Amino acid sequence: MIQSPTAMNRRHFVQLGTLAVGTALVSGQARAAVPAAAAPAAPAPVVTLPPLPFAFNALEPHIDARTMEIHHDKHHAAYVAGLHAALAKAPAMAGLSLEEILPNLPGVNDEASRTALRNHGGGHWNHTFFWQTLTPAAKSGDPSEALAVGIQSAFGSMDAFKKSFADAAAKRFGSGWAWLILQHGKLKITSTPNQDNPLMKGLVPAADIGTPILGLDVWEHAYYLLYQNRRADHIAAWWNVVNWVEASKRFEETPA
Ligand code: MN3
Repeated sequence: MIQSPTAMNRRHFVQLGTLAVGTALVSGQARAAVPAAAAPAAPAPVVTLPPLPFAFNALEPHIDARTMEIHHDKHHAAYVAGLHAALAKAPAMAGLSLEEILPNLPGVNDEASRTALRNHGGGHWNHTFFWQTLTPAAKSGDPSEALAVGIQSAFGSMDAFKKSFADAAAKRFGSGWAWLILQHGKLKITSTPNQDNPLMKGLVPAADIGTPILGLDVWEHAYYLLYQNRRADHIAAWWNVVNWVEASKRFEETPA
């Protein structure tokens, strides 16, 4: 069952726009900093579209400006609007972060509500994550030493990792995502359909559950203007704009 949200949860939901560091911020220290008695009656949380952390054209020539503009301003915005509507009909969820909601969706009894939270909550989480793990090619960088060792250990080499990841992204039938996740302390490549993601315990196979380190959107809307049907070209181009600094940070900050 989903617990009723606390005032602190509501505060963090609003402050973070649901993603960023999520539940990690609901620490004892943070609770102590704001006495519960001082919390105002919480308004309905506003789910906001986070701005892109770079200009629409910043990823060119690998991802074009028009694709980024439509992807962020139309597609991601639609997931935000859909999540807002879904939360309005699921008051027990309304104060929680997506990191709290997504692993607990099987506990949502109403099927329409569960489906809306899955599709739009997943869509909002996935795209926010995607933007944060992209960066202009000049800033792409390299995996940290720890992440490089993790990749070597799990896949044998960076080239072998890239090949396996590209295969997973290419073979995802229809729309979905390819992921590099950390699962029980080890890196693993998975993929999920639609807007599902590795946080959705009980909805996606247990083998695909873990902490996302990288994710690649392989919906056609992510690449069709520039690459048309050539998903493989989209995948190959994406490696140039991977934010390895962010991926390394997520890898190193995930508890073992
Ligand atoms: Mn997309």
